Amino acid sequence: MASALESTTHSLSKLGIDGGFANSATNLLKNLPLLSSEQIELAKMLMEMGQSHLFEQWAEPGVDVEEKKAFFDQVARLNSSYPGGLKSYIKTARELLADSKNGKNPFDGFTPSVPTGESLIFGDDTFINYEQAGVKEAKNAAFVLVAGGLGERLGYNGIKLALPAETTTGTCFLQHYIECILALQDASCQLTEGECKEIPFAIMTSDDTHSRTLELLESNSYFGMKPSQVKLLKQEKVACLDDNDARLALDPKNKYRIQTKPHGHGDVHSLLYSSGLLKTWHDTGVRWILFFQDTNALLFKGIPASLGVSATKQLHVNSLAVPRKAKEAIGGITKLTHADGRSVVINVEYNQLDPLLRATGHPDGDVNCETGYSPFPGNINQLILELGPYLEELKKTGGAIKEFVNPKYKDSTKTAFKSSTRLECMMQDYPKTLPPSARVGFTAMDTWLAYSPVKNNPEDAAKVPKGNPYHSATSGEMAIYRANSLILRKAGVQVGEPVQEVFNGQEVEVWPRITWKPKWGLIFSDIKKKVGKSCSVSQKSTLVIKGRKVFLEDLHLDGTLIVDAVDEAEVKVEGSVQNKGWTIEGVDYKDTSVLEEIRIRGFKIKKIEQLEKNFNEPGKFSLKP
Ligand code: UGB
Repeated sequence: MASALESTTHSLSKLGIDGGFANSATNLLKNLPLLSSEQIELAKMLMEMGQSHLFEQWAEPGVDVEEKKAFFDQVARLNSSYPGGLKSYIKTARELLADSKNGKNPFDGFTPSVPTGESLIFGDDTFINYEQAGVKEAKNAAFVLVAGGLGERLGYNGIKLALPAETTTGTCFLQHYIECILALQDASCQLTEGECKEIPFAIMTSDDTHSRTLELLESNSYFGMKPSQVKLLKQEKVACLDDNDARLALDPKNKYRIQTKPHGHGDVHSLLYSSGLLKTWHDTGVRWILFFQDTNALLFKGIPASLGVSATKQLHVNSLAVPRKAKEAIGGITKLTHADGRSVVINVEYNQLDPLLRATGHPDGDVNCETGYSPFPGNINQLILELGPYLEELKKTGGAIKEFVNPKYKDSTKTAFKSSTRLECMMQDYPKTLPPSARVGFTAMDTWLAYSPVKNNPEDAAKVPKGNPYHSATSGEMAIYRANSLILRKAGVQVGEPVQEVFNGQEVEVWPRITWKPKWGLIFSDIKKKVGKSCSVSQKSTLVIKGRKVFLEDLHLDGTLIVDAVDEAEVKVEGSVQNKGWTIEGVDYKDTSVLEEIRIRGFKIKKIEQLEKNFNEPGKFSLKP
């Protein structure tokens, strides 16, 4: 042991002094006896990788002992959570920072064009067939929710998964997602005559969201899902970088800590792989992995059909897409063809699409075409991957995703940064490493059906160019009512015309507040079976359906109606329901006397009068007011 320490001391001191870092090397050397052999190896690696500045301010031996140990604990974590370790992180960072300094275009040699994919029209025969195929296949699916982001753009103090998706029922995003997955699980089981399987559900969290996500699940009995069905995978942050040599940044508040920042949603691939979850799922017959984001309540309306497309076309990668407005903050799905003949269908992120187009003969960049939309379908970051080929690919890459770096330089010499930067990666960049033989496609559908994220705070949302979506809590909630109203209309219900209103400076359409539990209406053919031809719902109405077997026969609603029934109760709703109902009142987002989750949407629901019926026993019932 003594001789090992001597030789390490020798090699460290050589590294330090040869590198011209006498002070920091001496500091480290003096503290060596404090370190375990693993920690000494890490110290050696840091010195070899030009990181001796990390020890420059270290105190004399015997001082700050616990902090020094904690420093190496952190280094060990940063080292083990990154594929290839810190050495590889620093090496990649140097390459990417050099490319960035030299202004290298990441798409050099590639020409963008509009790809072809499956475009679906809600409610037509093709859509209905794909939905059926998707539900059948769902028993072989697993869901992965990326929820490690703090939502800085939204500025909400809680975790986004705990936010109500809509305030008529107050159902939060996580509850809604779990209920959708459970409804899909039941429907798949019924359609495949008892071949029932639990659909696994993994959630990627981060230090910013982990404990609050767990707490949300535990305090709500996992919203009806078995706790064993849910797996939480925590992503680690990555080290920040201070300069073009990829010198790791120290935390400004603690000289014994490296500053860290999120690495991006791309971490999900390496975590799924390294945790062994993918292999477990593969061994239990899972075939499809569906990835999704934290605040898109409409998403599951598009999932059955898209899964049907994946299964029918045997796609290795299928991205869900919606029409995209030019400059909208969603990536564009693009076919990139290289001068050497290679081509790939991939998301080009919203900040890269415009420069790429300008550099390849489109002087106007990211603009709308004659349809009023960008010709490139908008990526909503819902990916469906076929597990077999995915696992094979990850065996080669370990789940490492092509990274990028986005330093904000102090000036045009590009030698210093305004603040520390870090490497980032995105989950939709997974296809970048796939061979040309991989079947990569997309499924496009209407925005009103499948996409209404909650990402922007009220102030920023109000500044969104006219005609572009707000992506705020206001628009996210109103989009749910619009989608449900349009679906019922398509099923034959007369639904009142929306009115225009302004909340938090955003002009939105206010449709009747119609909500239902996913088990009531998961796919269109089910909804059609539950809705008679002569129903009507006026604009001022609120309709909440919580039972599985609730049938609207001849309902004329002008007010608020809530029907809650256990699964074994079959309820026919008919006749005319008229009451003062629930109204919507504006609130200002600056009014701190109002709860944050309410004021960020700019309105609250005032419950004046309603008809509420509960059916707690099995049997056949009729609700005739
Ligand atoms: N997320 C993590 O889990 N970990 C992280 O480190 C970071 C995020 P944002 P973004 O559909 O609207 C994406 O910040 O990245 C989770 C696509 O890149 O909401 O700006 C986070 O919790 C873009 O192409 O979005 O943009 C959240 O659930 C477009 O599709 C998710 O990752 C856009 O989303 C997304 O994070 C969109």
